[in-house]
Amino acid sequence: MVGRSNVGKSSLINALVRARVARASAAPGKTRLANVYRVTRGGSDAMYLVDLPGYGFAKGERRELDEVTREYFVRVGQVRQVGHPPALAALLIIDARHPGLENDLEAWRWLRSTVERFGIVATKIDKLARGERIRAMRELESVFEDAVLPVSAETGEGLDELWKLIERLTKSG
Ligand SMILES: Nc1nc2c(ncn2[C@@H]2O[C@H](COP(=O)(O)OP(=O)(O)OP(=O)(O)O)[C@@H](O)[C@H]2O)c(=O)[nH]1
Ligand SMILES: [Mg+2]
Repeated sequence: MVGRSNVGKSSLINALVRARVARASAAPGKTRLANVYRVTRGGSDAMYLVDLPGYGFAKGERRELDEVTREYFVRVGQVRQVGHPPALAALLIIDARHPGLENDLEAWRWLRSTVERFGIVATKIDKLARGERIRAMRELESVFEDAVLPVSAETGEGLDELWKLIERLTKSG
């Protein structure tokens, strides 16, 4: 899970596993390290959901992704080249209310050039009224040139689809 500070990455992990495992907070900059959660669902193989620190919070911060996040994808990518690696995928989490922010676009460019598999998720969709929502989704899909999945950690909307997306992204082969 990659995204701006306070976008709702930790909340989304909690909503996905239906438990309060990841610490969420109204104050941005809560998650400072990579927190790894091992998840098993039904008969499928175990997977790891990784909650990464957000970007765009520290004042004067220039880089779109913090060092922990960059190192995570670069190093895990290197380790994966040895042996029989599980799939590595990134989910870029965007605030549905703010399509096309420059730091999100930079994060997207970096991920696209670094991680083989990634998906884009628009969260806090519950905060948008119908008309705003249609407009925001249209704008997001045009900015990111890809399908964007609307979800809410608050109402649970889109979580089944998000699990399907995660399963698709992490399928071996
Ligand atoms: N309405 C609504 N609020 C949400 C949703 N997801 C998260 N929030 C709220 O947004 C705030 C930030 O959530 P976090 O999950 O801590 O955000 P984060 O991306 O992990 O933040 P950092 O760890 O600082 O990078 C909290 O107050 C959450 O309750 C959502 O889908 N809908
Ligand atoms: Mg967090």
